[in-house]
Amino acid sequence: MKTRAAVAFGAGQPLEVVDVDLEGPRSGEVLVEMMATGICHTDAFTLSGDDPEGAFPTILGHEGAGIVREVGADVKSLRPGDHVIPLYTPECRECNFCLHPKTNLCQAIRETQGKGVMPDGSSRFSLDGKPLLHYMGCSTFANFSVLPEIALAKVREDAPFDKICYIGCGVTTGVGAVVYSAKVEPGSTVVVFGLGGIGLNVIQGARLVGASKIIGIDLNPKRESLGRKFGMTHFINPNEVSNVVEAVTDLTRGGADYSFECIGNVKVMRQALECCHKGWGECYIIGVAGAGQEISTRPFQLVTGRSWHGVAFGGARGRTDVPTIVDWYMDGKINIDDLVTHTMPLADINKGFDLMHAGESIRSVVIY
Ligand code: NAD
Ligand code: AHE
Ligand code: ZN
Repeated sequence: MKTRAAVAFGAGQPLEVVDVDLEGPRSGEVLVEMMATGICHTDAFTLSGDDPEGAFPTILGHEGAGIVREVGADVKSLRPGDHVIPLYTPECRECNFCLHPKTNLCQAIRETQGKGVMPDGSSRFSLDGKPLLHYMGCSTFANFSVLPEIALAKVREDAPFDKICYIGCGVTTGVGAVVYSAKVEPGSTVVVFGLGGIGLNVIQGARLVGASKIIGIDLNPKRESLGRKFGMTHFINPNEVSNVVEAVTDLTRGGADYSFECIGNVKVMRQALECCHKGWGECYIIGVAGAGQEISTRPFQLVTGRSWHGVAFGGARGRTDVPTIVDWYMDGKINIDDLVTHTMPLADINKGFDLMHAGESIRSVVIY
């Protein structure tokens, strides 16, 4: 079949919206009609050429929601008409990662996914007879996409696609990092570096679990009011203090119980560790840093009880946890509506990237 898609032909180039060819689902695969997709900073990161795994030409996008239109042989858990959210972190429930209680990083298809192909090593997308690569196993910047069954969470049918697509990455990444990974306790002090599409979700996760002090840090002063709306109790603009770590230490009586880096800046990752409380403070790295970048600190920071952790997709096991997060949204426990700041048709997708780079949007959502 033909499907309309925004194709990334090369690093640093705007996406081109064209009709591409899409093969039907093979064994264990599912054809999904995408109804909406968010644009995450990670799409921009890969498009920039900074992603060591970035390969072109490809169809980006990993924050979607849609409807199953066809299932391949051996697909047992889904059928046409089901509403689904694509999972760049799948959940096979069989690999040694899925069976381990301490991780959500299912590895069943990680190798082929990282190469931009389906588990059998081939692509379903092509243009003029030449293959186009999949992206993060999702390629939600296409009106129709083929995904492995294990990379789809079935969700309730009354939830609006233009909001729940954001649960496919940003919401789950932020809220999940607090709830599933750090397991922040009520009364904790929490610091969030970067109040964009991820950081604001960390803030609402911290409010959800009853953190007592939630400090947000961002260079963009426009982020303060939105942060406060989501539960932030204090705001620090790094341009307005002489030392960010000292500013946090002063506000938290010696350091934070938990910090989250939601930018992808290795210098800020160091600040995020060092503003944690001696003896127990935990720092979670969420931001994705470019190829070749490294983090550093004095080992003494770790010897004295601060710890560095990292988390992908909020530690969530997608097929199990994503339907619950959709319920939290539908029950009013989390706010997605105020974070979807812009919507647009696929034809205008490059505007979504421009708004992100200008610091104007939290989430732009493409509605098909
Ligand atoms: P975003 O662009 O919406 O937000 C980034 C925020 O950081 C902006 O508000 C910006 O003003 C602020 N900022 C930039 N430099 C800063 C600095 N030096 N000090 C303070 N604030 C600064 O991006 P996003 O969509 O929220 O994504 C954030 C990061 O998380 C990206 O690196 C993205 O790739 C990554 N990410 C990781 C995962 C994961 O599973 N680990 C999932 C999604 C996104
Ligand atoms: N491909 C990059 C790493 C990119 C990365 O860290 N991706 C996160 C999700 S970001 C979503 O917006 C992730 O899931 N990582 C775990 C994984 O297995 O990819 C690189 O550096 O090579
Ligand atoms: Zn993302």
